[in-house]
Amino acid sequence: MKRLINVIGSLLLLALMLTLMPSNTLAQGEITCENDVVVQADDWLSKLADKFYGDVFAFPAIVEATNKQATVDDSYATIVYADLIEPGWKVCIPSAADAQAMLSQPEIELADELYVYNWADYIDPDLVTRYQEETGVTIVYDTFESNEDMLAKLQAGATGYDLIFPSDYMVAQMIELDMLAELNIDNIPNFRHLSEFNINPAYDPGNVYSVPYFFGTTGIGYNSAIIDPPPDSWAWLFDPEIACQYEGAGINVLNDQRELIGAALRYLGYSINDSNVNHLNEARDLILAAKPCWKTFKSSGYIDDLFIPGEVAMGHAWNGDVYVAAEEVDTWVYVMPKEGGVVWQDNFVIPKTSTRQATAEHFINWLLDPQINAQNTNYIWYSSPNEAAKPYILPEILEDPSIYVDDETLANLEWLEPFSTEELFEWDRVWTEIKAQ
Ligand code: SPD
Repeated sequence: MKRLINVIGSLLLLALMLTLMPSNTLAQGEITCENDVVVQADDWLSKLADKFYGDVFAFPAIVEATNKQATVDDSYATIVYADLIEPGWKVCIPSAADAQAMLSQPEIELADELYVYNWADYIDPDLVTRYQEETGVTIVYDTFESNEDMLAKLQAGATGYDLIFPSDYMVAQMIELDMLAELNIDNIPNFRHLSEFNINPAYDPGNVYSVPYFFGTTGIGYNSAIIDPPPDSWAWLFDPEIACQYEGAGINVLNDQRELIGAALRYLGYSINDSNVNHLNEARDLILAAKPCWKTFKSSGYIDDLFIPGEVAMGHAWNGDVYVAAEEVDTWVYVMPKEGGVVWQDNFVIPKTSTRQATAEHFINWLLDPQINAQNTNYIWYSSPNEAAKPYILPEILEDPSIYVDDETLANLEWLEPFSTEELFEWDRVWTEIKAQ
């Protein structure tokens, strides 16, 4: 039923766009149509494939309705709505020269190496290998456990990184600290594939310093073969009466202060961003009471080290990671507690200290290619902000409301906000007290 409503919604939206679109508007300058093809049958896409110079999805097309109200797509939007195009419509294939001009990659002299600093388990390793083989650039890869650990390492003098993947609020903090380079968006033409929902975020208006990578949520992962009844509340982690029942089976919590204290605040009925000292102390006491029931604090490598081998049966977790574990042990399930949790977006940024900015931008652009981006999505199971990648993303990812969250779930989630120096001080104090005991 929901799918039907979505399809009807898309049809209405398309009809509205066609009505409002001025006739024969060109999105990117003049385009010469080399072939005009009137769509004869539902399988028009496959019939046109040979006219697209090889890769059917790699070139722009103009789709014109027979009523002469035309819409122009600079490439992939056409494909996203391909199933809405009906027999009788005309598709214009631009000349090879125009297509190439529109989609050509900027010429960039690439560096020999690129130093990347990312979250663990957050890229298909085959893509790293492939980029190295295609370009000759050696990627030196390093991972971090939390935004705070990453920032602390940079502030301690790690100036060698060229590309980093901080979350939303941390981008704002790094901008404030004057740590980020302004991006040369001309080097990232695939930025155009990103959804309106994800670009121009409050933490970096205009995407001056950051480009969205993936977005997701934080909830609870559990092995349904062991944890019964299924968790529906943060109480499964924070109420010792419940959590300690699973002490033997094992519980992991994220080693991430914003996530763990935030979840405790939310369970107590406060905002995930609350910095009231009394509320923070209450969250600390809640965590300290539950801590003896937990086996591990780990936010890096927990899929392979804890979830898959069965070292733990439940964990505070980022959604995609639980789905990756479920590919190996299919009883792992992700759930968002009824009290709500965190929605987040991770980003590409380039630190000011990088000496290989253009190469970093080239790698960002390469990862935003629709098919490459989809391969990455199908490996890490997070929500991609790349609209043009959707035709290549596994339907079980696209259609899962715990990955591409619906509006009802979203309404119960919060984005982590950046803090003032005073607020940071209080959060650090509470985190130190939690880790010390
Ligand atoms: N396994 C990698 C998961 C990356 C998760 N993003 C972190 C968001 C922190 N708020």
